[in-house]
Amino acid sequence: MQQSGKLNRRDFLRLSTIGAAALVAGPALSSCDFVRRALSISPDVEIALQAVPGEVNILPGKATRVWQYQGKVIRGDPGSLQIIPGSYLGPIIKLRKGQRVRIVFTNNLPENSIVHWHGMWVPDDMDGHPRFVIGPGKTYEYEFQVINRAGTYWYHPHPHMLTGHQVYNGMAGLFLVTDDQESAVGLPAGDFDIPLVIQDRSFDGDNQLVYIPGGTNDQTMGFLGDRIMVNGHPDYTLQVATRPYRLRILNGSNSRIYKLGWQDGTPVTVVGSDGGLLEKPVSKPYVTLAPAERVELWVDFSGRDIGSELLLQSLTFSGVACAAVSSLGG
Ligand SMILES: [Cu+2]
Repeated sequence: MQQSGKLNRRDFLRLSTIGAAALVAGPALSSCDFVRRALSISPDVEIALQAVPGEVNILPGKATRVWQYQGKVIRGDPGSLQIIPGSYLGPIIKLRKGQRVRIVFTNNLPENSIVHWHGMWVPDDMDGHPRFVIGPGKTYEYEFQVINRAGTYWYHPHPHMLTGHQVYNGMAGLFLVTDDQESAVGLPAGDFDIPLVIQDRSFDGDNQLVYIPGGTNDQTMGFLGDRIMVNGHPDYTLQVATRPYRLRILNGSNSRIYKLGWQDGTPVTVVGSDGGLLEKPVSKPYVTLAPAERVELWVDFSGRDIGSELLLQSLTFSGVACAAVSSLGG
């Protein structure tokens, strides 16, 4: 089975060089309106996170109605949250292994929701299972200690039968964990550590999101949008310096699978995957990324001409396993 051909070979990430040469385990509570447990940890970081309807300017003209996560650091390092300007994506949560965190989630959507920390090892009742959904106006309090290795994880809603459209409407964010082991490796950091969330979307003539549950072409496949967004923006361009970068890529699409490769045939250097950093970098012609999966690339722009461009493309492929799609359809 082949993915919708429309987007094959589409360039969606344009990198242009500029002159920078130029644990909490209380009893499992069934779905309650407000889960407030005895203060079982003293958190290093406390975050207020809400799901809320909003509007963002994605395409020229009319703003697009979205649903999104908004967050605020209540206690601890203000750098524990990083907002992506102008994006519908939720703030990036940045924590260190060993930190204890409390996240107070308020659902300000007109329907049930709950947050799942994808890839994070947390107690069962802290993991946003659909049975813990909360209704509009309600709050769920998460408390856990970060025990994952350094890596790229993410969060998204997980209410039964509503996950697909809530994610599609904009509800997703990255969850980055650091640790000493990672620091010792000396990967590009700060401004040279770039999150890239790749998603496909379709818009109507009024710039509003179109979502067809169950898919466009075939009921066995999920929805495939006809525009690729990176970090919530179409036609994404990142200006880079002539030096190495770390790119943390999440496939936040509902169903689309990407086969990522550099336009000029430069091999892709993979340094991390869903489970965190690899023992050593692996060089490949391309890397395939299914929905919800992450891959971390190391790329060196040293020696490239100032003003030149390098495209990260979604390459043509066939033979997509149906079993691999729709992981967010539930
Ligand atoms: Cu997930």
